[in-house]
Amino acid sequence: MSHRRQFLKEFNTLHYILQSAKNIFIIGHSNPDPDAVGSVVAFSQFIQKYFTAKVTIGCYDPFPEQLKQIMSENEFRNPTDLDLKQFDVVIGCDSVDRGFNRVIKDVSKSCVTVVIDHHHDTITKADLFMNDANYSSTCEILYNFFVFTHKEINKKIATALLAGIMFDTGAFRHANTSSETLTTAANLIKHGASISKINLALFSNNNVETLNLWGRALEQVRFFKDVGFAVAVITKEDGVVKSGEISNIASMLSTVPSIKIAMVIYQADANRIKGSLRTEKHNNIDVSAIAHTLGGGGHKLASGFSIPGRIIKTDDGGWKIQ
Ligand SMILES: [Mn+2]
Repeated sequence: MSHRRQFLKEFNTLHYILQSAKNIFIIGHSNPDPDAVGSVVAFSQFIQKYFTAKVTIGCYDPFPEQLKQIMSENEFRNPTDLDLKQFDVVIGCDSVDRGFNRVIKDVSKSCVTVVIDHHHDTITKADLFMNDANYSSTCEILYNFFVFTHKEINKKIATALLAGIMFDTGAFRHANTSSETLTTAANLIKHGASISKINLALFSNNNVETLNLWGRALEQVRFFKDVGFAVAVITKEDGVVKSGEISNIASMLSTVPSIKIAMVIYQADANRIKGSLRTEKHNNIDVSAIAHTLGGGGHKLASGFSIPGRIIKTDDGGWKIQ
């Protein structure tokens, strides 16, 4: 049983803000995952359907191609291409320390800022702040807001929300899947969302290159038995990787009973290494604490970081960071 905040007062205020807003900007975090994209898309569809305000959606990175299968007709605007002073409301969805924090520095003084998030380590503040790590996803909080307004959730909105929930729960496998999460998912299916279509778009390996990459990463896993720490490394030579694939590999490793902490690091670009950390709830480990020491962040069970450097293969078949 989770003890989640209900946000009734905040939802009431948010409803009022949307009714009086004229020009809204909704932004997801950089390198957006399906929870960020799903919450931004669902929220913009919802506002366009039931309110009069103009809505722009955006991100510092492009709309992920693979999500267009289930969330069509969407493009993100890059905040650097926009006059941010034009908006009277800006809304940050999911991991707001990665993007929304930059946007709010350039908005007009009278602009109302809103945060919907589920990261326990969020430091960015806003006029209206809804953040609770007891929710599986930002999409789940947003669903509760939509229900609060008594407005109908259509198939498009339901699909975007369920995609976010399924991604952040690893298709209902992770410990953040509560009974409320499953009830929410059931209701979204009632409103037309398809688990199988979302599953295919989110979790299927649709090319051989990805499978080969998994093979190389798993082959090179190093396991430190005494502490239960497993690390997989993907170098430039192993192939081009998307961060979603990295977290999938880390998640898979963390399900091995003897592995307490799984880490996957990869060469994101010429001088930048990104890493993904996973653990399972029963291990009672907070991997975000490790991510924090490397300048990153995230959830207790799933975190990430980004550090400067290069992964170099050594002659003994190992690797080092330069
Ligand atoms: Mn999320």
